[in-house]
Amino acid sequence: MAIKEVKVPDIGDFSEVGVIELLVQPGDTIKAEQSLITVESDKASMEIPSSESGVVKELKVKLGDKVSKGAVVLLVETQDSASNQPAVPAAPAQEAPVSAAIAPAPAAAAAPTATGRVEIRVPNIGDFKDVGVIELLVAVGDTVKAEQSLITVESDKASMEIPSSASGVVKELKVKLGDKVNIGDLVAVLEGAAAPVAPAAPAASAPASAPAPSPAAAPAAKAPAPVAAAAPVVAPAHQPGQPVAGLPHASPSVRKAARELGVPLAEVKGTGPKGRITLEDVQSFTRSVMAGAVQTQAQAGRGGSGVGLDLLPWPKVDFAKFGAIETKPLPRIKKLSGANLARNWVMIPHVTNNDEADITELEAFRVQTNAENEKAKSGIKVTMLAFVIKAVVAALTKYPEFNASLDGENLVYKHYYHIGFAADTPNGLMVPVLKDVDRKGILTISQEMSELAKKARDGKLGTADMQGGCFSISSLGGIGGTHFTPIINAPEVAILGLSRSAMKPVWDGTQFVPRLILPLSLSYDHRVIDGAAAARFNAYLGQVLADYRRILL
Ligand code: CAO
Repeated sequence: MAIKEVKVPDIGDFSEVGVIELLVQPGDTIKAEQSLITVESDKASMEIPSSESGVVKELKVKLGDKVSKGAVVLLVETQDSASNQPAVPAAPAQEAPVSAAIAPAPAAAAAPTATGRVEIRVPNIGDFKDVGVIELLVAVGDTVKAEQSLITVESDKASMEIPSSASGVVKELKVKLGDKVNIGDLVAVLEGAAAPVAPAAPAASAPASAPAPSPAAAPAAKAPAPVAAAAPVVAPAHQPGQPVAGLPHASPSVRKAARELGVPLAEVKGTGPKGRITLEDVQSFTRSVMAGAVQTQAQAGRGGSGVGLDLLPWPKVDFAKFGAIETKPLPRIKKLSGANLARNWVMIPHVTNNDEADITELEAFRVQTNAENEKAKSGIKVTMLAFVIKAVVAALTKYPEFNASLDGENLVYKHYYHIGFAADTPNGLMVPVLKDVDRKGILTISQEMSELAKKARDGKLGTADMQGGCFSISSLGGIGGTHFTPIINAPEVAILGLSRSAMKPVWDGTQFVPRLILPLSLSYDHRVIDGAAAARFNAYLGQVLADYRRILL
């Protein structure tokens, strides 16, 4: 174990950039290259990566602090006992193009032609390669001033605006949204252009006139016609921390999350400092859209694809025109669970595997157990659900991907077994969670289940009673039905639906015999679980319920 300092790496001669987001906190386990904080200048924002893996002991910066190269971001406890020396800051590598992103890189090179046309090119942006154009900040016909931002480019760790090195009228835009650009690529052609910001100089002398090129800067010869280099990107009209002319203001990771969720950032209201859009803003916008409380412009029919694939607005009907009506507010629990159900249904590719379990012997055992309990006046009534909960844990142990959750591109496997069960309450559906089912017997499970179900019906469930679930069961067996499609309770990856058991004729090889059959409906997240795995899980569950001794194997 060693305590190491993680410092702000080389960010060129940029200094005093503001800390706008803390992405980790003490106690977090971090990996090398993981983003720790987001810093921002007036033209670029970027995430500062860690040079170490370990556990965060202390944060040395807070929101609003100004940091420069070498500032200690945090202390991390590493496994490495070799050294107590401060860690070498992460190099501004391609994943973390520190100096490229935030250094006052030489601005767009301008190549004036004899006709007064000036070509604006992507300046030296160090190690940045194939960065995506995410915003066009000007259009053909616009009059732009020198150093005005023309486009925004973004990598996974940083975003920056590419400024113009001259003033004039935009004649041609040479890039479009989604294009990948590199140093020297033509961005726009201006006409009637005023002299470029820095006096034109022969290519060979360009590096000398470029203000503090980053160590990663490519030689001037690599950039086509880099005859001029603009001054550091400082737009007089653009105050640090303020959005540029309607540009949604958000850090690279928030933009990335928005892109992955398909959230139109321009429609999200930022609640962060100076209107900044935070990750919570993006998540809450998604929740509101899923709940139908908010419509995106595309949903509202503006800017749709025109091929009928966009969601239509919710139908507005004057029901009173057709008969007597009564309007009541949706109960709070239904509002909350509705938003979750809608998100889960839309975002998770559900498939349901239907199977059956022969529970004839198990039901006889259950009836016998209840008779004994009654005699002993234990007050515990065992239902089939308790046996199913315990059998599910056996199946989760055998097929661990069912006890996992998606976390970005990772799958988190849980080594604990907390099972949620849907409870029907006067206010709507609630899902209390039975903890550590693997360590409990059927009687304890039955007792805790009936206590939790009562708490749910009385509206007394606490948040802790509903957290930490690994897998859920929705039993409609006491009510009816044959099979149904339960909706997965994200971030879980599967849910089991139980319908009403019934006596059925089953062929035993020589004759039909009456057997008690319990329908099992297993919905699974097809991104995580293959159909074959789901069929195996459900079949194994059926085998355990048919012969409970298998749980001991
Ligand atoms: N087949 C036949 N009978 C069944 C059965 C099944 N699969 N499961 C339960 N039963 C019987 C029980 O044995 C009990 O019978 P008796 O009254 O004769 O003893 C009766 O149905 C009622 O059982 P229960 O509901 O009290 O107990 P449970 O453990 O089965 O379920 C709970 C508890 C809380 C899950 C349940 O009461 C409940 O709320 N279910 C609804 C869940 C729900 O709404 N799911 C839908 C979610 S998606 O919208």
